[in-house]
Amino acid sequence: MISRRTARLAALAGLPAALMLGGPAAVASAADDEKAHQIDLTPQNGSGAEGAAFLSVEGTELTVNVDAKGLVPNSPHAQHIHGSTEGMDFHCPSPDADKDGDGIVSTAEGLPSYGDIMISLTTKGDTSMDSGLAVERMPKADADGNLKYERTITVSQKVADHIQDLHLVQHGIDVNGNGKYDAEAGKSELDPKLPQEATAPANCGMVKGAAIGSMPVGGVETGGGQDTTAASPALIAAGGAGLAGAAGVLLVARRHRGAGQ
Ligand SMILES: [Cu+2]
Repeated sequence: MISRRTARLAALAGLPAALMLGGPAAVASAADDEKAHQIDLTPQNGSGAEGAAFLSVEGTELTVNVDAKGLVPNSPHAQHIHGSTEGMDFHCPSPDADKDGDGIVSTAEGLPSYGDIMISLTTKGDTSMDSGLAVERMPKADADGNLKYERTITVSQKVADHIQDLHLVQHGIDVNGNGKYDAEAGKSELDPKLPQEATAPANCGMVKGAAIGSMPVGGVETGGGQDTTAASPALIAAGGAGLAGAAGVLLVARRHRGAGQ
């Protein structure tokens, strides 16, 4: 605002044309470069954990803000940006993803839906897939189960270009409600040293409106690198339901906005 006003004042004052051109153009391009995407985190596995996240992209600098509640208190929560930068339609898993019928969509059962880890949202150090279970560098929920996180990460141009195709997952649930992770619900299939409760998804959220804007050419596909071939028809069905669901959310959002005006 101030710069634009200054530019206008400069124009009025009859400053050289070159100066006037530089001012407003620079302001406009800075505004265009920064894109913020909102994510609503909704509970997985009946965790009751929910929240909101914002992904702001400026060039290849990605700033991630997470504000979640209802998580397992005083416990670390692994969190990742999942998906694909290859135009695949990954999405948050539905309860149908619970293939072994134990009542929990485990991280491995969810992977065919939400895709591989693209970014590990650690508090410091490495943010690659390798840090996916670096529990000691994951943020901790406070005594009330609230978790706030902010970090700016340099990402690849591909990730910056495909931010709308990605989604955020926080892990760590408390199946038996004793306020901590324990082995009663079994071991994690990802790391047998960790209990299943520590790695199962607690919530998941897709970038708002992404399902419509980023519908991949050739329709819904599943990850090529994973063993999802056998489950393809079910996944396609689930993908369709996900799209319908996203459209519904959009409609509700529009209605809310309409009512507010
Ligand atoms: Cu994850």
